[in-house]
Amino acid sequence: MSTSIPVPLSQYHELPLDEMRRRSAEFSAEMANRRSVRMFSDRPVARDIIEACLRAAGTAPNGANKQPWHFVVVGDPDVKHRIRLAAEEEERAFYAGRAPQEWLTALAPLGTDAEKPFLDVAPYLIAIFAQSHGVAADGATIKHYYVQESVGIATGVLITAIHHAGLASLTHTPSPMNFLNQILNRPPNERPFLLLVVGYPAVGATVPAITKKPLEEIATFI
Ligand code: IYR
Repeated sequence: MSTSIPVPLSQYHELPLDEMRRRSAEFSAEMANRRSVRMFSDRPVARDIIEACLRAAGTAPNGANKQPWHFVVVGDPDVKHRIRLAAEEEERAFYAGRAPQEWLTALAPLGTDAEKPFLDVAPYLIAIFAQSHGVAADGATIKHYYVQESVGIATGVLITAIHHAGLASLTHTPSPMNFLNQILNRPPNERPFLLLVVGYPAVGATVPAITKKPLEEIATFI
């Protein structure tokens, strides 16, 4: 039984078919221009743009509307540097043996290594945390549902919003990344989900020569 009174879907306005076609094609072309960037400029980014992108992320569909996420936006150079040192320590262990050879072979086309200068250079690092459960004002535990799915969707919206705003990002996943809880002082019910590096690309930035699978390979219509 519902305990709240539904309201009209006043946000929805049907578009003419030709406009839907145009908008969907334009959007997919815009998204095709998104690239994960590893060479960032140190140019500052206006904080209000990051705030707008985070508001977009916060609209993501999620389990029982518990919104099981928290975003820590790191602009402080000292904190960024501490994150870099901790991440590079994990990455060195990863590249020097923790990663199976098969994984390293899969990464070879990307040209990645344990050096993560972008963690110092980029103006913002957004640490995304997934809340395994919530905590009420009286300390009681609030159950969260589909946490990984929910935070994954919110992260996708955030990456899309950042791209749409005209900025570049990198999804960075040092593993394990528990150090983010210590450095950013987050509670134990929050697990680091990923670290999003955000800024302008460096002048002359390069990216790996990789392509996306065509529609026929990623989708089946029955
Ligand atoms: N976390 C490492 C390794 C890495 C893993 C995957 I999967 C990538 O798509 C890219 C990198 C790193 O950031 O270098």
